[in-house]
Amino acid sequence: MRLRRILSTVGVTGLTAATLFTVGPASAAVAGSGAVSVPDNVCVDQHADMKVRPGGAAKADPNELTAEQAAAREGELRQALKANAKMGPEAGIAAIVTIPVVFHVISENGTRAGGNIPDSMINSQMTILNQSYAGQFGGVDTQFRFTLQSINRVTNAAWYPIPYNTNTERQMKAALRVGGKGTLNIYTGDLTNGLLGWATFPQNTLNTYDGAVILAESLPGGTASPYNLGDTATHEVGHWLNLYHTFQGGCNGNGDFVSDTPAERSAAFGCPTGRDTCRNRAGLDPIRNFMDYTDDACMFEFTAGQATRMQSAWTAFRAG
Ligand SMILES: [Ca+2]
Ligand SMILES: [Ca+2]
Ligand SMILES: [Zn+2]
Repeated sequence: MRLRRILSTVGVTGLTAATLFTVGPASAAVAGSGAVSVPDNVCVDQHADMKVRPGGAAKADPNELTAEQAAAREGELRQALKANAKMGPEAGIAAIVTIPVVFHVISENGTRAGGNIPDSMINSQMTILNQSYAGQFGGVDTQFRFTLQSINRVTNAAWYPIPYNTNTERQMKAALRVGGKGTLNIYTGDLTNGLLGWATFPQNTLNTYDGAVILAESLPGGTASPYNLGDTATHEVGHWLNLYHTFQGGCNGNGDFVSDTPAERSAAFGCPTGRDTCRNRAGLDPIRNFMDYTDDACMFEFTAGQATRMQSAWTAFRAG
């Protein structure tokens, strides 16, 4: 999952004034009590307290795991690797893996403003995905590549915006999802809860919920600045390939289960300099990593450890 730093009025309805942190002039501060309506220029400073989330999203965020959930998933990964005869010594992949991608473009009414983004934005997104996973902006070549299989344009006002973690979302995916475990289904549209996107982790049994949901305007050329260079898709596909956030688990224990990403207490936003939220752990926070929450212009790399983790998960869960 990825959250916007600046949230829309809809996204923060229901938060109390005490949970809001504002930036800029004092006049932007929220007054009153009870349910508040927050103007668009108010920033909810989520890295002050990651428990502060709009719309209850944190309660059921599929990409935010408890320590127990993460441990269970690690056990599942080990079991699957053990059971998979194709597993190499490093559980990695020997060659480039090219993943077919299906874009489901959800639109309210068929217009550009209503979510019907042009082919050019989708093609640019494919280019960004390939460049990012090849390490062309920094970091390593993960060995993953992506090829556009098809664009499926859907006009359905009931799926616009795509309502996060609802029966409607499940029904939409059940109706639209195509392909096997190794086919990446991306759903674009407007999203509820102020979200930029969310994705499913790989698992033993494929179900129709599998895939990534991406804010259409986060694609390259979209309007969701500073999140409109295409890195939301890169981030969500990282989850789809089994990566956790760099701040998973905070400063303790295994964190994100990747040894070469320094531990991080909480999500970073913007593009902070010298951030070091785990002073007792080596390294500055990995704010340049695609699996943090920083601005698109700030994030540009995967590490070797993340590449190995994705390759292991591919072998265990998604390889045909
Ligand atoms: Ca780590
Ligand atoms: Ca540190
Ligand atoms: Zn995420």
